Amino acid sequence: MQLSITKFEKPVYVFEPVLPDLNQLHEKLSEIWASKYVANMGPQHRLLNERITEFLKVSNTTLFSNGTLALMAASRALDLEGEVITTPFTFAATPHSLVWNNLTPVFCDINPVDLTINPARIEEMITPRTSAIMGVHVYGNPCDVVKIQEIADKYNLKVIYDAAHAFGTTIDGIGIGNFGDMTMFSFHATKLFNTIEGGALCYKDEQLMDKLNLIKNFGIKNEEEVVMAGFNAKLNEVQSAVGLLVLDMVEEEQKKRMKVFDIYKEVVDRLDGVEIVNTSDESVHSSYQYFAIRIDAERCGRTRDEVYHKFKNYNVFTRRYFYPLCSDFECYRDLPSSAVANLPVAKQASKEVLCLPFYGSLLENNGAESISHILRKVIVDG
Ligand code: T4K
Repeated sequence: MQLSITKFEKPVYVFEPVLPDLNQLHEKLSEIWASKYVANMGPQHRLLNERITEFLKVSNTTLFSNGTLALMAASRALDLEGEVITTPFTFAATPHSLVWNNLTPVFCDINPVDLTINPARIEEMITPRTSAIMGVHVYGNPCDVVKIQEIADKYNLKVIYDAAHAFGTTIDGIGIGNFGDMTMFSFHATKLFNTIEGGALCYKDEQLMDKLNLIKNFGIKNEEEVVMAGFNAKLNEVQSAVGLLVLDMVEEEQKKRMKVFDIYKEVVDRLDGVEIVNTSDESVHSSYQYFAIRIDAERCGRTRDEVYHKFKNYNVFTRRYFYPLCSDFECYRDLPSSAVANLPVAKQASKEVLCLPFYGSLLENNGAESISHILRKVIVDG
């Protein structure tokens, strides 16, 4: 990649997976092949489970084959019923995980700064059918975990966090997986830490471990007893091995992303009507999962969609996470809580957000500089 505002030769996507060294992977695979044990919670799985628990500074972890199944397992393990208050500003998996448990998502508006669920709006959404709050740590920025817990305690509700974007986020040094009753992490290829596909639940209550293991393994207790209608959500040995290698790369990748962040920030700070979506809380250390900006069309003179399409002319594929809002999906738009009047902040955000390509290798060949120059050109010159 050259420092230029000409078109990139190869497409630049919003994410690039962090992949392990092939020789190291080959060594790991030889070990697995020799053991002839490739699935069903073998040694690689056990080791990854331990290392993730340590890395995320949490008490308990259960691994899953993807984040969506992990979220589905969380609602099931906590025996949720009726309605769950959640955000429309998220990936489809968040409300879908509820519906697969026969729960009704109730969409609550978000706060305009970090775009996480707005605790000031939660109480008015509570009904006698409400059993939980499911918040999303959007772009790795934490929800207001203190206020959400206060509300949950007052109304006796469970709290699940979708931390698909927040691997490694901490508040005052405390791992983000320590808040609420359960926290889900996604290990999809597009995430800072990945097992190609994978996920985990972290939780304080050790008693949930047996139940989660049943849920993810067909409900099998032993060779003769199947005690519940579980599903299959086991992470296999090959993917666990990939995870063990990628985990060693996470801190270095984060450092590189911090540099990319600074390169983008320098340009964004000088553009009228463009702002980085970030937490204002100084005690937070972010996961550096996304670089999201908001484009205020009136102040900046360009709409987010104009910028999104213009970037394509340079072979750069930004993404509008999260547009459309989940509350606008065909399967949810008829819910009372999906009414536009209920979600003004989320509606506006979904028109304005744009995620720029964000990964460490953009430091090579001035990739990050080129993208920031393109951003400036697209905004200033159109
Ligand atoms: N909750 C939240 C808040 C989430 O964001 C997600 C997932 C989940 C729950 C569910 O977790 P998982 O069940 O996935 O573990 C992508 C990811 O597939 C999805 O995991 C992620 N969120 C979401 C935000 O982004 P798409 O539909 O945008 O993916 P796709 O295929 O368009 O990929 C995005 C870009 O990444 C492409 O332009 C190219 C690049 N890419 C992608 C893959 C898979 C690569 O360069 N290499 C690759 O291998 O959902």
